[in-house]
Amino acid sequence: MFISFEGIDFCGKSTQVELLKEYLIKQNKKVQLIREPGGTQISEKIRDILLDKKNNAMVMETEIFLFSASRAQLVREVIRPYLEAGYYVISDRFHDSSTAYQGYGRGLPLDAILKIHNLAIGNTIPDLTFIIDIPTNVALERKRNKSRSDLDRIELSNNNFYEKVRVGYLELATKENRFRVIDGTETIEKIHQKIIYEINSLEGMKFI
Ligand code: T5A
Repeated sequence: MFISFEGIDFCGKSTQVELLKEYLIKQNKKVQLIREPGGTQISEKIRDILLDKKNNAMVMETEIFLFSASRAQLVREVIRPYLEAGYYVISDRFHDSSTAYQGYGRGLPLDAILKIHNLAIGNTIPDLTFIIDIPTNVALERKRNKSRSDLDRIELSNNNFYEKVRVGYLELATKENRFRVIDGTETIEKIHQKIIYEINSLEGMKFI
């Protein structure tokens, strides 16, 4: 099964990805975690360019191509081989991040982004995508716990940008059945239980 986690920065995805990994391993499942951008030697180098605060002159067209280049490499070098070997592949962000951030957030045309996705990932689309949804003011509160010098280029974006990204995610969620929107303001444990429930439900359906 291929599972991706999405949401605005500080929504709590990475926390849930780790908890899910531990849970699946306890169930004797084979699990491969990946993060985007990154996950291969080439993709990690692209990540450094994308998140480097010194690159604040980067235009949105460059941004979408770099995220997609990183993803194209990850799909072929890691995701497809692990899925073929029967692993659960859990991705901390995937192509929906580009649609939400570069499309809805920056304003790049969604039809162009769709074409880029087709080339970068083909039919390697998650079976299940969790959108951990939090209001931007909650994100802002969590962001305040992090020192400004630790924030990356995109995390330095303003609230108006995050508002558009959030709206984008919620709109995306209405378009395909693979999405599950989870209230990210609940406790970490409650969110984890909801995620496990959704995975078990989907797995149960596969056996019917
Ligand atoms: N990006 C990425 C694009 O613009 N386009 C793309 O195509 C892609 C792939 C990636 C950046 O690039 C952008 C999006 C990002 O800005 P990153 O460093 O990988 O950068 O950052 P994130 O993906 O945002 O991941 P983070 O690990 O920084 O944040 P998470 O996963 O949102 O949150 P997490 O789990 O680290 O939690 C944040 C804080 O909240 C607390 C945690 O303890 C932590 O302190 N928390 C909770 N607090 C209260 N209640 C809960 N339920 C909580 N859950 C977690």
